[in-house]
Amino acid sequence: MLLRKSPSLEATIRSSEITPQHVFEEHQHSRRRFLTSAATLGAAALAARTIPSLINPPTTVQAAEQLKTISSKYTLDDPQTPLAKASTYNNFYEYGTDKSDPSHEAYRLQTRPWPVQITGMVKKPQTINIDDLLSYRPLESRVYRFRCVEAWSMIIPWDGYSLSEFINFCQPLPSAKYIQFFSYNNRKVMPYEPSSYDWPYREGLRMDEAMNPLTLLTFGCYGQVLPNQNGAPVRVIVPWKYGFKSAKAIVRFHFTDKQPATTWNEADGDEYGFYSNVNPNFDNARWSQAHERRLDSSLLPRNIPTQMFNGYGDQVASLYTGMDLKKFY
Ligand SMILES: Nc1nc2c(c(=O)[nH]1)N[C@H]1C(S)=C(S)[C@@H](COP(=O)(O)O)O[C@H]1N2
Ligand SMILES: [Mo]
Repeated sequence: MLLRKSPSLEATIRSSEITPQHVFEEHQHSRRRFLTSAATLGAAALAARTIPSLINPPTTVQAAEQLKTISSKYTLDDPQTPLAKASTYNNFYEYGTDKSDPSHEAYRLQTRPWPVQITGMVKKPQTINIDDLLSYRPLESRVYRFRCVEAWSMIIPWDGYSLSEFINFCQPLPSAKYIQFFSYNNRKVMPYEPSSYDWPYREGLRMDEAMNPLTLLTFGCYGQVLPNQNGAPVRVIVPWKYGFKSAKAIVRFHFTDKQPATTWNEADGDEYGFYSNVNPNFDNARWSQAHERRLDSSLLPRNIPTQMFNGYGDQVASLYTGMDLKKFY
């Protein structure tokens, strides 16, 4: 599972982690100047040999550290998507809209320090730090199906603990009926963020959905810290819903009594509903959802039928008893 690390990359990453940010930025800046002048002198090849990390900016794929995890009952027989695919084929629009953009650009995100806000209808609004959040409960390894509304799917081993554990820690008031997630947003490190959307990225769940044991507060995948492009340092994974419900790089959990606005629902309410449960019988405006492409699997047919609730119906169907899933899509 470990990607081979080149020693020079490792050295670069380590220095970026221990060097104060402004010093690191100056260092990067002077290296960039060096590269520019080297290129001007026609010495780009030499520069490439001397400073390989400039040619391939280090990402947290390379920097990933092993996490201590325990096994769980959430396993699947399907072959897992290779990490190399899951960390290079991403939707993270803050880092560009092309699938390959986030793995090239998200190295800019600094995931420490990372204050996490708890706001709204809770006993005591507060801010906690990411390492306290990470160590609050043992991290379980859970292999889930992951289904994007664009009809591709992967099988990914995530590392985290049930969001319900964290919600209990937050002590929501009885009036809180929904939880909203706010992703990090900072133009300085997200220079190609499309201006056509209203940032920060926002998602949300009904409280009973958020409390379902399947909903995972996620810090890692493949036994390693999340690559930045996959939503470091913390995201949610909601495996019975389309991928866009699984917000990345969360900085704030907000408890409210009203169904919260969400980024994709605001962008196009006809296509992206608040619930967005995986449903092969309900097509979006642009896509049939009956089938999905399982990415990078040589062992299964590439085009496979999509399952209701992405195959998690036994655990979540009861959340929607009596609801018209075509009206509340
Ligand atoms: N902050 C943020 N979270 C996000 C997105 C995004 O653009 N920004 N894209 C969503 C979509 S559409 C999908 S399919 C998944 C992709 O997660 P992955 O890149 O880890 O596969 O992240 C979701 N979470
Ligand atoms: Mo998606």
